[in-house]
Amino acid sequence: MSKAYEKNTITEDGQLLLKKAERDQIETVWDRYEAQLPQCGYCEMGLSCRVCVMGPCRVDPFGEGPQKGVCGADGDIIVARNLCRMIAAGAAAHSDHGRDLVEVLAEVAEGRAPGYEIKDMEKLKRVAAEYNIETEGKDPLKIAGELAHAMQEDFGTRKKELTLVKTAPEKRQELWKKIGVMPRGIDREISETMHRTHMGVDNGWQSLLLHGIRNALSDGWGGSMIATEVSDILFGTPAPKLTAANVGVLKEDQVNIVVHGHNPVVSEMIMLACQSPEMLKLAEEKGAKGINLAGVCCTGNELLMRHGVPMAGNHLVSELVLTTGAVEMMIVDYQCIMPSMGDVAACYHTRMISTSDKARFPGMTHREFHPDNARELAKELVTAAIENFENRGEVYIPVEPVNAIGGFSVETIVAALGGTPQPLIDAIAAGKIRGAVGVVGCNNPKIKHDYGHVTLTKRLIENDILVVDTGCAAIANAKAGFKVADAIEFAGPGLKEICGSLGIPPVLHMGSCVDNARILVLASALAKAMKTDISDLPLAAAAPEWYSEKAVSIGVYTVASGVYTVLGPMPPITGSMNVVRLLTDGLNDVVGAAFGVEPDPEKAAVLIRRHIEEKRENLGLPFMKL
Ligand code: BF8
Ligand code: SF4
Repeated sequence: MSKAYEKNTITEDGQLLLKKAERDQIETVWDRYEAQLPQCGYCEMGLSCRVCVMGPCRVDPFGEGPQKGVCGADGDIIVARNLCRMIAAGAAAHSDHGRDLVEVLAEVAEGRAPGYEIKDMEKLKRVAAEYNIETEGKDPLKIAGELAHAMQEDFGTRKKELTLVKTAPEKRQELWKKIGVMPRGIDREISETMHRTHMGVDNGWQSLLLHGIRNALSDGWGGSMIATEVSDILFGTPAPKLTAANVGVLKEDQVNIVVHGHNPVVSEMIMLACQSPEMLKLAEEKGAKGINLAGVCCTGNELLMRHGVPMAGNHLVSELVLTTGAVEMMIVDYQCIMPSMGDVAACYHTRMISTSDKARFPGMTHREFHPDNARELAKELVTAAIENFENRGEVYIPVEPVNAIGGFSVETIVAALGGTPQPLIDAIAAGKIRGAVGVVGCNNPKIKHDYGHVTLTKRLIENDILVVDTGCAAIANAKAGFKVADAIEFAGPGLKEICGSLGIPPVLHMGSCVDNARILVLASALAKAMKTDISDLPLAAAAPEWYSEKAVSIGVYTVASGVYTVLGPMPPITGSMNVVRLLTDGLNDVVGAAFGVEPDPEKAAVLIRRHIEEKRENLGLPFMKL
C-alpha cells in the first residue's frame, strides 16, 4: 500500500496506480485539482455571473465591494439563477440520453436497427399501458412505434403534464399541482429555465427556484425514467447477476476492451460483438485467451446490471484504468468522460474511440454509432482492439477483483419479496429494518475517493438501514465488498436477518444515474402500499461525493419527491443565505423534505439516522432517540 496516495483515495488499486501514474509521468485529476487551488471564492459561493456581456459580475460576500451586478441583480438572484442553470444542464443530460433511447426504439419499430430488438415484451406492454396505448393482440413492433411516438411527445409541449408523473403517489401529485411544479414537457422545462435565467426575465429568487424544482422533476419522473424504461424494453430488465469490481477485472492474457460513458445503445452492441465466435476466434489467433469486456462509470453499470459485465472503476479512476497498460481499446459515448483521457491513452498502446454525434474528445478517433450501423461498427471496433493486443507494452494489474452482485431492478426486488413490497414494510414496521437510503452520485477530488460512499454505507447498514445505490457510489460499494451475500456480516442484526433469509446483500445495486428513477419507483410503491406520501416514510438519500450538474438535478427531484437528501460537497449557494435557508429548511414546508450538507460521512450518517428515527416516530413505529 502506498502511503503518499492515501490522502487521495481509500482504494488499493487507486493508490497503486497513482504511484504508477507518477512513475509514467501521467497527470491525473488530482494533480489538476491541486493546480487549481485556491479555487475562485465568488464562484464557490455562486456569486459570480456571466449570463450577459454587461458582465461578468460578482457580488462581494463581505458587503464591502459591489452588492449588485451591472444589471442590478443581487446575490439572491445570481445564486438562484446559477443553480437553476445547473439543474437545466443536468436534466438536459439525462433527458437527451433518454431521447436517444427512444429514437432507437422508434428505429427498431421501423425495422431499421439491425442487432437491436425488444427484449422485455412484458415491460413494453406495461409501459405502453401507462401511455394509454392499446396492446391487446397488437404486434409488438407496432406497440414499440406507438410508445416511442408517445414518449417523444413527453419531450415536447403538447401535454399538460408528463405521462409517468401519474405513477407517483396521488398525494405527491396533488402537492406538485398545488405549488405549481407539475412538470409539463421535458424540453419545455429546460428551455424555460434558460429563458427565465436570461437577463431581465425572472428576478424572483423564489419563483426561479420553484421552476428549478419543476425542471428537475421533468428529469426524474420524465427523461431519466424514460431512459430507464426504454433501456429495459430494449436490453432487458435487470435481474441479480454475479460480477466483480476494481481494476483487477482486467485480464493480463485477454484482449481488454473498456466501455465508458452512459448510454447502453453503444455498449450493448460492443458486448454482442465481443461474444461473437468470429471475434473470439480472431482473438485466439492473435495469441489472446479471450476478449474481456469491462465497464467504467454508468455505461458500465448498465452492462453490469443486465449482464454481469465487470466494473473496472468509477469516475476518479477512469484515467488510472488506462495506466495499467492492459487496455487495448476504450470506447466512450458521453457524460463524465474527462477530456484528458486521450492524453493518458497516448502514453500507452490503448486506442480511444468516441462514438456519439454529440461528444468529441481530443486524442480520440471518432467512429459514430447510429442504430443502422451499430452492429457492424461494433464488430469493426472489436476487430481493431484485438489487432492492438500485440502492441502491448508492460502490463500492471496490481489487485485481485472483488466479487459483487448487481442487477436489483424494482421488479426483482419485489419478486424476491414474494410479489409485493409488504414484507419490506413489515420488516420496517417491526424495526428490523429501520429505513432505506439511496447512496448515489459521483466522485469528486474534494472528497477522498470512495471514502464518502463507503463510510456512509457502512454506518447505515450496521445500523439496520437498507442501502440501495447507483452510479459511482454503487461502484465504490462494490469494490468495498458490500455487494455479496456474505456482506450481511457488516449489517446490524435486523438487516442481517432479513437479507440473510432473502439471500441478498445489505447494499442493493440499482444501476446507473438515470436509474435513480428506479429508486423513485420503489419509494412510490412503498408509499402507495402504506397509503401515504413518500415524505412520510423513513427514507433518505445521500450524494457523498457528487460533482456534476446531473447530480444537482437528481438531488432537487429527490427532495421534491419528498426524500431528505444529504450532499457531501457544498453546492455553490452560500452567497445567498436566503437560498441556503430555503433549500436546507424552508423546503420542508413546501415539499415535505429538504437538503442537508455534510462532507464528513460519519456525521452524515448521524443526520440520516436521526431523520429516519423521526419519521418512524411520526408513523407511530418503534423509534430510538439519537
Ligand atoms: O451519471 S455518478 S460521476 S458516471 S454523474 Fe458521472 Fe456522477 Fe459517476 Fe454516471 Ni452519475
Ligand atoms: Fe452582470 Fe446582470 Fe449580466 Fe449577470 S446578467 S453578467 S449580473 S449584468
